[in-house]
Amino acid sequence: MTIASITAEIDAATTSAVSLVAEAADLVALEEVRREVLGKRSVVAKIKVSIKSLPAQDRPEAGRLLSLYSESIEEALTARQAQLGGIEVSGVSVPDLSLGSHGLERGHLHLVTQVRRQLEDIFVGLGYKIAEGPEVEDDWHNFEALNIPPAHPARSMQDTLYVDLGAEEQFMLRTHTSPVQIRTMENQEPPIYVVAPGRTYRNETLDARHSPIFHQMECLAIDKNLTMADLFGTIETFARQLFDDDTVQTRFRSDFFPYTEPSAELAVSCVFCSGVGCRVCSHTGWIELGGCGMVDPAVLSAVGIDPEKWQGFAFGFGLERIAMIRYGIDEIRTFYDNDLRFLAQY
Ligand code: FA5
Repeated sequence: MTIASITAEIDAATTSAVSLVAEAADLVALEEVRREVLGKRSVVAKIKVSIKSLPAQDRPEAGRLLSLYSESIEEALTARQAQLGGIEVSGVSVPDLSLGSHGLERGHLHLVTQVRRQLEDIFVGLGYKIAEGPEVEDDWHNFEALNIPPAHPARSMQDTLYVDLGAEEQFMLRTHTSPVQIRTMENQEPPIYVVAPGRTYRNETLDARHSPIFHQMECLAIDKNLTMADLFGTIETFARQLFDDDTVQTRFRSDFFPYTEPSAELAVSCVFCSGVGCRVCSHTGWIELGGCGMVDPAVLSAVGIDPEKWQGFAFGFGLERIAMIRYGIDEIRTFYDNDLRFLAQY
C-alpha cells in the first residue's frame, strides 16, 4: 500500500458510494447502502486498517482523505434521506425531527385559554377545586334551581338559545356558568369551594363587547359562618393576583340576581389608570367584571342543603372581559376572527 494507491481507492470508493446513495429507492435501501459504504465491511474500513502499514509521514494525509470521504458520504446520505421523506424505524416511516421544524411554526394557547388557566391557578392556590358542567343544560339547572321559575322576568335578563331534543323537558345552551353551582351542590356535601370555567351562550348580536358565545368563570363557596366579608376578601385577593397589583381596589354596587341575596355588581379599579379615568375604563376609573352575592337560601333548599346550617357566596365573570382588560383589547370580535396576526401577539 502506498499513499497513491490509497488515494485512488478512496476516489473510486467515493464515486461508487455516491451513485449507490443516489440509486437507493427507499429508506430501507438507503440504510443498507449506509452499512455498505460506511460500515465495518466497507472498502474504507479496510483502507483504515491498512493505514498502519504506510510510512509514518503519509499517515496523516491518508487519515485526512478518509475523513473527507466519511463527511461527503454522510452529507449525501442525509440529503437523500430528506428526499425520501424521513427516517425508517422498524419498517415504519416517521418524520426525521432532527431535520428541523419543516417550516412549521410552533403554535400556542388561545388568549382566552391562557387567561382561564391563570385564573384556575389563582383559585387552586386559594384551595378551590375546578368543577365542570354540560353546555347543553336543562331548565332545572339553568333556571329553576337558581330560583328563576318559569315566566319569571329574570329569564329575560339573558336571552336564551333553546335546543330541541324532542323531549317534553326544555333544554338550552347554558346562558351562564351558574348551573354548575347547582350540579356541584347536588353531588357534593359542604364545605364546597369550587370554580367552574366554561363556554356560555346567549341570543345576542355580536358587537365590540358582546358575543353570542363567550366564556365565564363561576366561583362557589359553601361553608359554616361565611359572610360578605369573605366574599369581598376573596374577590380582592383574586383581583390583585390576577392583575399582579396590590393596589387594585374592588367596588360592590347593589344589583339583582335571583340566586344571590344580597347581590352586587362587581368592579375593580382600572389597572391602566389606577382609577383616575382612561379610555379602557370609559373614564369612570372602574372596570365591571361580573356579578356576585351571598347564595340565596332558596337555592340551598332546592339542592337539599340546610340554609340554617350552611351559608355561602358566589360570583361569576366573563373571561373575554378579563382578557380584554389585561391586554388592553377593545374588540371581543378579535378573539374569534382567527386572524393569526392578532392571536400570535399573545
Ligand atoms: C351572570 O351571568 C351571573 N350568572 C353572574 C353571577 C354569578 C352573579 C354568581 C351572582 C352569582 P351577567 O349576565 O352580568 O351575570 O354576566 C356576567 C359577566 O359575563 C358580564 O359582566 C360580562 O363580563 C360577561 N358577559 C355577559 N354577557 C356577555 C356576552 N354576550 N359576551 C361577552 N361577555 C358577556
